[in-house]
Amino acid sequence: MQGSATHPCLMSVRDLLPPSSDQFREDVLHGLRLPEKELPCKYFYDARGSQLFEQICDLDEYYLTRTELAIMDRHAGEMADVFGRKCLLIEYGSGSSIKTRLLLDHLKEPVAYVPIDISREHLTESALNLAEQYPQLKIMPLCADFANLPSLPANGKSARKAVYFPGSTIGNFTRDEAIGLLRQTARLCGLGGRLLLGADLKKDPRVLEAAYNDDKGVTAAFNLNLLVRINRELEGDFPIDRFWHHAFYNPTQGRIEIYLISQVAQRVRVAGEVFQFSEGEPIRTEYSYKYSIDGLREMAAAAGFEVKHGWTDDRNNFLVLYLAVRF
Ligand code: AVI
Repeated sequence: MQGSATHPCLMSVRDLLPPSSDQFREDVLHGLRLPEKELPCKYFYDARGSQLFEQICDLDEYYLTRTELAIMDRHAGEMADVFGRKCLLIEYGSGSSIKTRLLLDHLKEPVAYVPIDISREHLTESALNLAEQYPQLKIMPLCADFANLPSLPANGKSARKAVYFPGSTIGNFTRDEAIGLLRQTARLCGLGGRLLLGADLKKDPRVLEAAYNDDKGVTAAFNLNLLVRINRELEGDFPIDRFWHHAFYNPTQGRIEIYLISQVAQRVRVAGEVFQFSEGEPIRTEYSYKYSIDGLREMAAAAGFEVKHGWTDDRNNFLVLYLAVRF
């Protein structure tokens, strides 16, 4: 991996994704063949989906992003201190790396920054922006599904690994998947490894439901865009106006559940295969788990991490946890 002439510290993007269309086709067909249809939420983030997600983050109803940013703004210095001098900073789902800048402003001599994202365009663009803003920082972008990481870049192997996983994206995994992901993180980081994890907390269901049913319909457009993507990339013929967005809080499971509901009985073709929908039939597109502090502590322990510290906001809406590898 080499830097460019204009940004010598910015390495070219390393690509660990399988040919995307093959995997996408396989996952979509598998999900639509299930008796209870589902589609993986990681496929929301094509170029349009990533744009819509940024709009979601600015919505009045979507308190998550601004609350986490405020926590970071207030405590980034302390967080950088726990990462220590000369760490290798790795970010899962880096997107536009806005919150990361707060950390980078305080980190002492980081060995390198490894942003990991599934969207190549997004990753390349934000790595370039960061290289302009932090010309001394070695940036090693990795285009990968962070939930399936075989290894970390060999460069900086001896440095202390510090993973930053903001946004409560952990909430988009089931409990077992989340523990698996944290376990993988502990293994990749090894002894001395640290994790800074952003997690959305349980609260009044009305507040939660409003965050996923905004007045402007941006979340609905974000959800429906998955069908637009399937139509474009997998020769699908989903009639977008015959599906609607549905999101609600399931208190027993402690999660927001998001669906696309077929408004009528219909047949849809995807990649040459025909799928039958009855009127009102749902496709599950996302879970977004909401946590208690004890629940997070338990999950962390099951994965080989110990909770060392947590920072929250005045209303206890969101939590940023500092975890250390325990074995
Ligand atoms: C990325 N993730 C944490 C978001 C969430 O809140 O679960 C995705 C999202 N889905 C709809 N709105 C936002």
